[in-house]
Amino acid sequence: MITLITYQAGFGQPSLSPFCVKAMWLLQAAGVDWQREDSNDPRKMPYAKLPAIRTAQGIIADSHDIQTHLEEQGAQFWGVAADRVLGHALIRMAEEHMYFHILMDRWGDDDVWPIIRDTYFDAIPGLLRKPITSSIRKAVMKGMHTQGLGRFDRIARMERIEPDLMAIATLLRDQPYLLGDTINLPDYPVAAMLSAAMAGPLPTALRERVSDDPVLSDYAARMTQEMGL
Ligand SMILES: N[C@@H](CCC(=O)N[C@@H](CS)C(=O)NCC(=O)O)C(=O)O
Repeated sequence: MITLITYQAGFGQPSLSPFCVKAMWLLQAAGVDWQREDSNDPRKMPYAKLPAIRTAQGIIADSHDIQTHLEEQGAQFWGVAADRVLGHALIRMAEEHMYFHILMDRWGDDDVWPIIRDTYFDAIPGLLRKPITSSIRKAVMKGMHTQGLGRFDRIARMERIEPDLMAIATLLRDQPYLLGDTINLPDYPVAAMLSAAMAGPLPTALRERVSDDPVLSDYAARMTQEMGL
């Protein structure tokens, strides 16, 4: 039995982290026996991040390495005819660009932040929560400044994510999944990011943009339903 170490459920999602949702979907699609173990402290994990899985061989961290492990055990996340070049680019777009927009939407918005703080860090007792989490938030925002997106206001950020959303919607115009009639590897991270964008606790520009787009929101709902979580 594989144990997925994951952030807790929240905002209507099986995990507050889209990478944990992606890992859950990969486990489901692989058809392996798995269970979840919720944690809000990734510090002891190999990369100090979640998700990670505990297997008979030890801990495997990072959703990509989880994917590779499951493939080594026989899982097939790519259809025979799938365009893997396009698929790879979509995975990078979701994980290295869209994800950071979600991060900014949650951690960088002064109205959203108090809800994030009290949801993500509900295990920290009330009086300590504000001082501890404000230094965590500062570190996250410093990382976002270095990454680059933290330097843009919301309007500029929306202009930057729009082409990603248009690219996804264009691919989905005549087919239910990104690369055709069946689910392929890029569907897991892309749909997980769209679901996370729609699951923000307040109606931000990003949340409304994705939720109000029937192609994008139906696709995320289709993946969620297909995965059965
Ligand atoms: N490349 C990793 C990314 C995982 C990731 O960014 N996890 C975030 C939550 S969404 C995390 O654990 N962050 C904790 C931290 O940075 O301290 C994967 O694919 O699993």
